[in-house]
Amino acid sequence: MTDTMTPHALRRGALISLEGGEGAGKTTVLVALRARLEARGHAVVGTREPGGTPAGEAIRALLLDPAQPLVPNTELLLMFASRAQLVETLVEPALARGDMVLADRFTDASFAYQGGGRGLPMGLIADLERAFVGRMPDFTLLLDLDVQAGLARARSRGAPADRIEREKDEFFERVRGAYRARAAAQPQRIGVVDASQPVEAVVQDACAALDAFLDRWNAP
Ligand code: Z5A
Repeated sequence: MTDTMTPHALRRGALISLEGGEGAGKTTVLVALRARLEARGHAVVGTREPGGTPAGEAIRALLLDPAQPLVPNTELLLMFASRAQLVETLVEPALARGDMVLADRFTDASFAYQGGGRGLPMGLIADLERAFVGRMPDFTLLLDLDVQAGLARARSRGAPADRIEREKDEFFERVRGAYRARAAAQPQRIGVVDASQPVEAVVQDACAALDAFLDRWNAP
């Protein structure tokens, strides 16, 4: 039986996350990934982090408010508070129904930003992941882009920078390094896409990587 013929009731839900640094182009790629999943017959629940639930969105507003000088531990715990709410109320129920959850960032972002960027211990983040999340994404796409190119794109949008976007370039270099290190350590789970390409090529590579994952995931 080919994938497009698999009845929905027989499908296994999967958690798929999209990651990247500043200006990597997640917005366009997310739209394409959702369309690809739906074209293959999957029900898709989209979400984002931090946020994705009413409580999570309130936490997001606090996290990104430039007027709130949060210490790194507070930032880390708020990321996990938002995630705990999301996992219990949205992610797990959707997966139990057999839906695909498409997440604009997930726990890899905490390893990259709070671990790499802020320098908090990776072991502490792994402990929080075990205690309050209990799962990793089944598949992650990392849109990888040179930091200067990403910042130039993000700044060209003209929107005021949020609290984290105001960080120095070195912070974003550490974030990128942490993302790339995780992708190198977990090549089965994390696919890397060269986000410096024109947007059509980025979308094409991202969809090809998603297709390869879905073929593995839906294999009998
Ligand atoms: N964060 C954290 O610290 N810890 C955590 O655990 C989690 C998150 C979960 C909010 O996330 C912040 O939270 C984020 C990480 C932190 N902080 N920062 N900084 P977010 O995902 O909501 O925010 P974001 O990173 O700023 O994402 P974004 O703005 O929604 O998307 P993007 O990937 O950065 O960029 P875009 O809007 O899709 O594209 C940027 C511009 O580039 C836009 O004008 C596009 O038209 C253009 N673009 C896109 N692709 C291309 C290509 N290929 N060529 C040329 N131009 C392009």
